[in-house]
Amino acid sequence: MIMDYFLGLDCSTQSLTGILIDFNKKKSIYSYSVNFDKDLPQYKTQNGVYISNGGKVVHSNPLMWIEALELLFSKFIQINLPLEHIKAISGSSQQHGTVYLNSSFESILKKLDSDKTLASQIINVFTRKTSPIWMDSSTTKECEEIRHKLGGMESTIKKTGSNTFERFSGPQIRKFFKQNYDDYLNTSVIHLVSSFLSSILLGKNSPIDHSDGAGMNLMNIETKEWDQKALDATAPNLRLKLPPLISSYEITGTISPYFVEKYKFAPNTLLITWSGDNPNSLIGIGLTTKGRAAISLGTSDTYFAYLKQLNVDLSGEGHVFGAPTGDYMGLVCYKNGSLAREKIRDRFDLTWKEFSKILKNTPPGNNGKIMLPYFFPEIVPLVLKPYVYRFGFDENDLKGNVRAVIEAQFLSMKLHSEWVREEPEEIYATGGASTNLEILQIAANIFNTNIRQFEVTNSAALGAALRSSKSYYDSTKKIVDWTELVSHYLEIQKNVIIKPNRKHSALYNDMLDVYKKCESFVLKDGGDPEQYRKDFIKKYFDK
Ligand code: XUL
Repeated sequence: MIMDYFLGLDCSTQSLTGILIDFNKKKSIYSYSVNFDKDLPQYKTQNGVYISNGGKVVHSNPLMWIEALELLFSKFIQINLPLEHIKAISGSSQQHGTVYLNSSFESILKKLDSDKTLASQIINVFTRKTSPIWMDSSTTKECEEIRHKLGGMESTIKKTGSNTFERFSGPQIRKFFKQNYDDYLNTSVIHLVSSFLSSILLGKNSPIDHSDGAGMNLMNIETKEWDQKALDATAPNLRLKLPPLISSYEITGTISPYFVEKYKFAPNTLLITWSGDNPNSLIGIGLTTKGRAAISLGTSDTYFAYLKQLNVDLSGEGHVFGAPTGDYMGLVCYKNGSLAREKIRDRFDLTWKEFSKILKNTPPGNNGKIMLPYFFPEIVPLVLKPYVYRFGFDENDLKGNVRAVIEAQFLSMKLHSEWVREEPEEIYATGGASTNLEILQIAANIFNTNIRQFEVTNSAALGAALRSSKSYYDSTKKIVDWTELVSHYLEIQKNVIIKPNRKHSALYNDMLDVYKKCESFVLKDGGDPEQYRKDFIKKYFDK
């Protein structure tokens, strides 16, 4: 029997997941997640991160990711997964986070001893002990400085695909250079989370792929090369500290002997460049043609769509990243995703089942109660000081809060994704909260579009596994088409379609206007929205 297995890994904010797929049977045969807080309590993270400075500084621990990788592989061995039949591996990781390493990093990787743990051998290679990640919002000053040096917002967007954003790698690097100059000088390589973990498996420095590289404010979005002007605007001699850029489908080499000796991978297991979690999800959820968009409801909520053509958001809220197919993807990212939903659930001591029941039994439009849910600093719209604004209710209103947080999340998503001009014919839902049908029904009504739900919520790890199979077969000259490849896995996931209720969609269309007025009142000194909210209540609720 031919066994062609492929492994996809995903290092997200809160966990590290592995999915093994059997290419011939066209299905995923095993998946397992290591939870950082629970399985590695010695790192003392909360939801996978360390938060300080009033929520502005958010870091994680690169050594913890490495230990998680070994825990995951030990689990594979424990249940006798046939790791020797894995043909290729690729990975996914939270985007934007940066890892800072000294000159011994590569030489240590080249002579790892399989009798010792990875963590014990690389503990001294970090010039910055913890890594700033995508939740960090402490670089406003650096964003302004870089944007200014690049000639303002519009030219920054046209050059790098995005305005400067607090969580992007370039501003993170600039802050380090300014605040820890000596440590910056001692840094010989700066990796993204994706290229760092890719390097560990490879046993030498790995390149950064075009998809994840686009989230740095350092890569030219058209040429897909490091942009010298952006590098100069960020930190001195940065070019020398960054690995090269390559396409997301390129083979970077074979697995390091450390993993062959310790976990019995085949020595010729191919490694495919790692990428960001959103680009991987694009594949894992089957967005390989026009007219498809997705919502990913995880620690961050994201809305993203496949773009055949480069189309940037000149309003400065959205991003264009590379897509692993070699095309582009548009993305809008929210920090107040699952953690905001959990804040309300925990405040009222609810189970998710009770939470859903409330959604089911409360009216669309929430009797005009509107929330701006900035429990944490928000990315879109930019909110640096967290505060939860409530219009027409207060924090003790159980039902009002439950419905308000969900309606707010999707109203905001609809409002701020309008720049992705290609109207989706259907939206695919992934991520932990996508298992909740009540939540998806609200999304369907607000977007006035069918929402397709998947059983598999680990679309980023699945995407990485699928990418590795595509690159492997490309190298053997077997023709595998992207859309055909992903279609097999989508069928297997027995997806459910949630249809919008047209009556409720009309209500949400009106509510969107009121939501927009509330947002502009609070964030842009716009006019008082109260009269508009009252008119909305009169139209839909004063019967
Ligand atoms: C995307 C973003 C988040 C992280 C979460 O730009 O910042 O979605 O990738 O892991």
